[in-house]
Amino acid sequence: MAKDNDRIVLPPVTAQRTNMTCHFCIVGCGYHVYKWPEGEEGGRAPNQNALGVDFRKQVPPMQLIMTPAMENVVTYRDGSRKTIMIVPDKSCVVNSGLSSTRGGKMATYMYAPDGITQERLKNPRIYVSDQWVDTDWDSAMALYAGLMKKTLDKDGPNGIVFSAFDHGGAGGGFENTWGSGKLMFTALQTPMVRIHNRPAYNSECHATREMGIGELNNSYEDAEVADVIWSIGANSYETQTNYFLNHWVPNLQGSTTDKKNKWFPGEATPKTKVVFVDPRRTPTIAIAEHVAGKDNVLHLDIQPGTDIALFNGIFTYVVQQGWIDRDFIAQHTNGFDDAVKANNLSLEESSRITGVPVDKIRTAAEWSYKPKAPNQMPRTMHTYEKGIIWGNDNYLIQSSLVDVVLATHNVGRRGTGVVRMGGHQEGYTRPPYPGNTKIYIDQELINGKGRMMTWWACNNFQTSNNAQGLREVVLRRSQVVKDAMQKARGATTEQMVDVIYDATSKGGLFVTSINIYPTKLAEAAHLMLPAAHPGEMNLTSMNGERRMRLSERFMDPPGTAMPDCLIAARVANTLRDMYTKEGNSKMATRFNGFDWKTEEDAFNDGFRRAGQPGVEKIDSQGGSTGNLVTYERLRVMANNGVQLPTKAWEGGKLVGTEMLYMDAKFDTPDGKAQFKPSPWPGLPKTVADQKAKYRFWINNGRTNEVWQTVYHDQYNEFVRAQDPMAYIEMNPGDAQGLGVSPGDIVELFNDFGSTYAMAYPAAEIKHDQTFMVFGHINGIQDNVTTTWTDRNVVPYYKGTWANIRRVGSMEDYKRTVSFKSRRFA
Ligand SMILES: Nc1nc2c(c(=O)[nH]1)N[C@H]1C(S)=C(S)[C@@H](COP(=O)(O)OP(=O)(O)OC[C@H]3O[C@@H](n4cnc5c(=O)[nH]c(N)nc54)[C@H](O)[C@@H]3O)O[C@H]1N2
Ligand SMILES: Nc1nc2c(c(=O)[nH]1)N[C@H]1C(S)=C(S)[C@@H](COP(=O)(O)OP(=O)(O)OC[C@H]3O[C@@H](n4cnc5c(=O)[nH]c(N)nc54)[C@H](O)[C@@H]3O)O[C@H]1N2
Ligand code: SF4
Ligand SMILES: [Mo]
Repeated sequence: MAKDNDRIVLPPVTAQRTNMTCHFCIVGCGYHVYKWPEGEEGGRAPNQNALGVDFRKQVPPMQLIMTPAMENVVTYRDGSRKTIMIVPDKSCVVNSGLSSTRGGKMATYMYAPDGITQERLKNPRIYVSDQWVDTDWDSAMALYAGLMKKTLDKDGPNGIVFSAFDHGGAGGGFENTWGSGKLMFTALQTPMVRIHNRPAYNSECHATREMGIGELNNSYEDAEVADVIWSIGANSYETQTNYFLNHWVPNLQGSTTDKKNKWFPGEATPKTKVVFVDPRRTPTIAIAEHVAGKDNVLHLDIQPGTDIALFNGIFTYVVQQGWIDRDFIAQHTNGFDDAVKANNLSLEESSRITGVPVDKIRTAAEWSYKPKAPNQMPRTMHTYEKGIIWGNDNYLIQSSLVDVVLATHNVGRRGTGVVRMGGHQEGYTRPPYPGNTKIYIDQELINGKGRMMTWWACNNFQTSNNAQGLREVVLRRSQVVKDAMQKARGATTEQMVDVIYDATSKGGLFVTSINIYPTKLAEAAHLMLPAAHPGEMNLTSMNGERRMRLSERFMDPPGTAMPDCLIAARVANTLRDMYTKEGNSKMATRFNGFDWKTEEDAFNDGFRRAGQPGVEKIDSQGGSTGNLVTYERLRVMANNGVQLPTKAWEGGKLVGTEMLYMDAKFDTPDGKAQFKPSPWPGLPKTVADQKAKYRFWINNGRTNEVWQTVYHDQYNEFVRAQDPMAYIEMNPGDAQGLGVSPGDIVELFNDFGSTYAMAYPAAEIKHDQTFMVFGHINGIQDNVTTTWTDRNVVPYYKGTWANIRRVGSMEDYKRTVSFKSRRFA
């Protein structure tokens, strides 16, 4: 048994304590890890346990959060066993001691040979003779790097294709984005790379960056002092939980007024308001109404994909009203007049397109932009996430939103900001991408391009748009290689490389997955390489307010698993040795610079040099002063870390930056922010065609207790009992009309594919709309998303239509799943 499940063993005073940033979502809550030899136990008196808490009497509510899921027993490589406890850190300003249903399970998700994580990959695995066999790193590298070398030598790097993480947290971090990036971009020099969550090597925020505004430009504290908060296409209670609970809720409750008076003396402090833009009534909206009072919450429940028309209507209206900052516009921006012309839309037109009554739109504008007192513009913070990033269409929505923000000067002032809420933590540092950011990699694979494909810390079989179409082709191409490998009996590794290469000339594709679990990719893979995740390695990331921390290693990875950056180094070093042996020093040189013993070496080579010319930052604002940051200094800064960019190391502390653009100098060549025309385009044809043919809008996204593709959660009975399959929220009347009751299995189908889901009728879901959990291994929502992308190859995951039919009933699911309202109705 991993551990006794209903009892918590207290850490003895001798327990070792280290820092850990939760490696799941963007918020990056601070935690402490305690570890001590199995069998030992602290006492209940405060001087008898490492927490220093008196457990002899009832601990006051919220003094500390501690559950059985926060404890585990792990085994070290030397065979010793230790009990670990991972509990939220009260002194961390991000979460102030709060955990969430995801982060609270971190201890459970640490490797234990007899625990939930027992399926972890422990050694490289290769698919030979129609079976998976474990192998050692030397053999795995001889094959993997051998095939890379053959491809490079015969036809250059274009045959070597990757889909790779670009984020922080688990399966990311500055160490690993650098290691993988250096391998892909300066060593292999392949342009055939996409990012884990979109089918090209592009940005989630082209427009706002071109307008001169990086997407993480304020602090979580700004949400505490804003007069009005906009939440656009985000469901933050479920997806950025402790940012919402620890920084929005206090403001919505009115308990930050003192702080506002201190920060902005002499300013009016009206009751804080919040505006949601989401076609769906989310659990976050329900909670916001509860804490702020219904009168202070507006829900602009637009027709799917009509955000641009909403913001253009608001933009036109505030310009007409004069609720804009003319001095700021004149001195610090370009292109205002053109935007006024291009985005011109009356409130009536805006209302007709979005389906939101004129009054509601006008009220939202009044709350947010009408001076709160003479010459006092409200401090309005605009936040957004996947509802518009994966919306219709990414580029134009961000343009229309940031136009409103610029006209009303809601950036670079405390209590404002136009920011992503975020997904994973950030952790981007890579050499420049050597290709064209518009290569649609999935389509390249579908069209037969590429000889070898590596999915690196991602799983596009469950997460790409048009996932079924992608899987169909990859599985077929993978089989061509499998067939050839099976016939090569007795082949040496060198001979096997030739066999595989030949098969890839006949339509085959050699597939590798670098992961911590087998995942659904195992169905297509020929090789799996085992990675280590946070806790098993030192790892740095920054959160949604650019707060960088070091998560310290406290245990060994399973088997011979390694940090991703060291896997990259191993591949590079193998190639260097192969070229050196052959006397090809020119090629060997390309693979130099990977002599890293530890992840810290990769960090020093990457992040610390990130300000050097030629090192570009695509998805972070890592800043030009990375060299000030060391592991040692980050250890000193503990769970509060430092907000990038770092300005100085002073008095034994790193000094960071709370808010960007306070000086109104933006990231454009002339320092002026750029307005962008963004006329309402309607729905893209591919999507409109599905809408015309099929009845239901298949909205999709996340649910509180599930993390991403359920890669850990699928093994956890606690989550599996509630989410054995992707559920689909449906309007109860619609469900009844189809003869569907809660827990029934339904099929969704359209021109792009079909998938299955568990029906979850919910009164808040509108007629002919639905909401399906994305990414689940059991019921892949992306089978029915379209191939459409915007001009920068950013997909519209949230926009697809399908028909639904009842398939049958799962008594098993009905026994364990609760179909209660998720909106606390
Ligand atoms: N329909 C629809 N599709 C979407 C979205 C949507 O909203 N709707 N959202 C998109 C977004 S925002 C995202 S982020 C993507 C998510 O898409 P993916 O990134 O493909 O999904 P994850 O489950 O996060 O994949 C992480 C993988 O890495 C593995 N892993 C975890 N830790 C480590 C590690 O330390 N090292 C290595 N090597 N592997 C590790 C896990 O087992 C898992 O298989 O989906 C996108 N797709
Ligand atoms: N519990 C949990 N939390 C997570 C994750 C997780 O897997 N589980 N994943 C993390 C990651 S990687 C990411 S990227 C974030 C995503 O965080 P969010 O963006 O908050 O989450 P989503 O559920 O993808 O989508 C948000 C909302 O977009 C709305 N939406 C759909 N279409 C439209 C539209 O046309 N316009 C507008 N305005 N809204 C629309 C949906 O109704 C949904 O409520 O979550 C992070 N946090
Ligand atoms: S809110 Fe995000 S970072 Fe914080 S504990 Fe939950 S999953 Fe982890
Ligand atoms: Mo994401």
